Amino acid sequence: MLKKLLVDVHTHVYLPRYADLLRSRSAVPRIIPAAAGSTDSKPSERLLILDHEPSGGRPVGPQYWSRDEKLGFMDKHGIDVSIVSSANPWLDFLPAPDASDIAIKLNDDLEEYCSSSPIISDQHIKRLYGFGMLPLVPGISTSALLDSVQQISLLPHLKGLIMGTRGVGKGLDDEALDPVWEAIEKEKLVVFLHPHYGVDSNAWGEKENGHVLPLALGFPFETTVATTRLILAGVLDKFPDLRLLLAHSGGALTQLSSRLASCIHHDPLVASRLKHDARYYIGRLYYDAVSYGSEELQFVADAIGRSDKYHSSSADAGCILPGSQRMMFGTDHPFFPPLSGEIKWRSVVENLEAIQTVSGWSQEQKDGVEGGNALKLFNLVQ
Ligand code: 5CU
Repeated sequence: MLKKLLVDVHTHVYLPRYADLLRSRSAVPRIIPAAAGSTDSKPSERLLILDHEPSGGRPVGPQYWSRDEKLGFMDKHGIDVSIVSSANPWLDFLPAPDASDIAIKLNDDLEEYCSSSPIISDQHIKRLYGFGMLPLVPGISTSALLDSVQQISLLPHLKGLIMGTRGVGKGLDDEALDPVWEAIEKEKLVVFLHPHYGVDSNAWGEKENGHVLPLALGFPFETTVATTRLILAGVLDKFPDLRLLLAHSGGALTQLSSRLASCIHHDPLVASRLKHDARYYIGRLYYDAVSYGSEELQFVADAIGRSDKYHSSSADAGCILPGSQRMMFGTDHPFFPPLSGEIKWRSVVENLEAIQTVSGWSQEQKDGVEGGNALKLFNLVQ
C-alpha cells in the first residue's frame, strides 16, 4: 500500500531573482540591509512588504528563498510534497513591460526549483510543485496575460498560478479578465487566490497592534470581498469549471454566505445576473485549511458541503464534493516563524492538530485534508 502523504498547498518563496528585485528597490516592497549593530543573531537583511512594517522591517533570511531551507522545513514537519507559490506582493508594483518580462523568467525559475527537487520514489512524484504567476498589472495587454497562462500550462511542474485580488487594477470582477479566466479554465490550472492589501487601515484605529489586525482580519476580509465580487459578476457562471483555491480558508466567506444569499435575494438587479444561490458557488470553491482551529475547519466544511441544495435545479447539481474534500493542509511558510527556540513551528503544529481533532471527520476525511485532496486537485495521483 502507498504511504499516505502530507501535502502543503500554502507555502511561499521569494525566488532569488525576485529577492534581488526587492533588493534593487528604493521604495516598499523592498529588502534592505540590516542596520549596523543589529542585534539579530543571524539575519543581515530586513523585509518591508506591508504598510506599517515595524521600523526598519522584519528579519529575512534564506528561509525565504533557499530551496534547501524549504526541503529542511518540510523534513522537520513530515511534509512530503509542497505546492510552492511566490509570496505577495508578486509583480503588482511593476510597470507592465517589466512585469511581463520578469513573470516569464520567474515561472521558468520556479519550474527549475521544482523539477530538480527530489522524487518520492515509490509514488513517482516530486517533492515540489509550483503555482506560477501572471503579470497582472494595470496596462498589461490581454495577449501578454494569455501568453503567460500558456507558458505555465506548458511547464510540467507548475500546476496552477497564484493571484492577488487586484486583477489588472479593477479587481477580479473586471470583464477584461474574462479571456484570462477562459484560458485558465481550458488549461485546467488551479488559481490560488491570496491577499496582500487587507482593508482600509483606518478601520484599525490608533492603538499600536503591530500586524495583528491587518494579518488576522485584513487579509481574510480582502479575500472575502474579492471572491464575493467575482461571484456577483457571474464569473463562476461563465466559467463553471474554473478551480479557485482560497487562502486562509476563504476568510469570512462561509460565515457570511447565507447573509450574502439573502442580500442578493433582496436585490433584484444582482439576483437576475446569477444562475444560482450564492451558497452554491461558495461550495464549488476549494479552501486551504489554514484556520488554526478544528471548530473553524468543521464549520467551513459544513458550510461548503451543503452546496448542492443551492443549485438552481438540484437534480443537475452534478458531482459536488463533500465539504472536507475541498479543503487542504497549508503552512504559510516562511511567514510566522517560531519566536523562540522551538524545533517545530507552532503555526504548522496548530494547523495539523486542528485537522486531526475535527470531531465530525472520519480518519479518511482527515487524511484527505492532509494530502489526498491536494493530490487529486493537482492531478498528482498515479
Ligand atoms: O506576515 C506577513 O506579512 C505575511 C505575508 O505578507 N504574506 C503571507 O502570506 N503571510 C504572512
